[in-house]
Amino acid sequence: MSLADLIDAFVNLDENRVLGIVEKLLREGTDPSEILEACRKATTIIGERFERGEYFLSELVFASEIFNSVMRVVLPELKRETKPLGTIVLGTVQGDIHDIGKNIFKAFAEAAGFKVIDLGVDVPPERFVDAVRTHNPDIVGMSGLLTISYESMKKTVNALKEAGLRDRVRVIVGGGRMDEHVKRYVGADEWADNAMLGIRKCKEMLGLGG
Ligand code: B12
Repeated sequence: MSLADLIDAFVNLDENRVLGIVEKLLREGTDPSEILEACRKATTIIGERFERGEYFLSELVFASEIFNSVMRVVLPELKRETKPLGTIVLGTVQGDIHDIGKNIFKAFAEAAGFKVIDLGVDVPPERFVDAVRTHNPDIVGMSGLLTISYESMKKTVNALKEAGLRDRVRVIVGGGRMDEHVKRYVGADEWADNAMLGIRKCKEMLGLGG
């Protein structure tokens, strides 16, 4: 049983096999973050099958249910550090309801020692602005998987500027299709397409090292 078997079972949406492999890998001492990364790779393949018309929306829904089942088993295994590093206001931007990746990033951030204020999904710019006023975070993290989410991210950054709050926070955008161009387009400081990288960038932005 390997991470490759896990990806294979996940892509074929065989939930029982997936959970069996996950439990075995954890018993053998596999790093929980590697298990989550393998599942993320599987969802990329599932997304490609969806694009080619081989999988349909029902399969996407099923994939997210499998991911949630995996997270229920794996997240409690993530080791928690104790020292508080800073506060992150986090949400999936307006128009987007994908939250599996956001929830994983949140779990990793909390495990690393950040306090996370989670605003949920489909979060309009003004709710980010209100949350920054209320919680005075070090970092604003925006998640988005849809191409149209870039517009919402840009609007949110602009709303922070208009409220005079942009200079008080560092902004990081996350999601499977993030890159340097998106970061620049939306006016963020950093981007990440996986949770581990996101944590490293958050630490770097606060001068805490990688
Ligand atoms: C599961 C899924 C769904 C589920 C979501 C369930 C849920 N609760 O999240 C459901 C079925 C609801 C869904 C709906 C839709 N989906 Co969908 N979905 C997916 C799928 C297969 C997997 C996404 C996922 O969870 N991946 C696993 C996680 C772990 O990966 P991740 O999100 O990238 O997260 C990691 C990093 O990005 C990062 N990260 C994430 N957030 C953040 C935030 C910060 C701050 C940081 C630092 C890091 C970070 O850390 C995470 C862990 O490493 C993707 C395919 C894909 N390749 O992404 C399509 C995909 C995103 N969906 C797509 C589409 C088109 C849709 C729909 C429009 C379909 C429809 N016709 O209705 C709707 C849109 C609904 C909406 N308004 O949001 C397209 C988007 C195409 C585009 N360019 O816009 C994709 C890419 C599929 C495809 N290839 O066509 N979807």
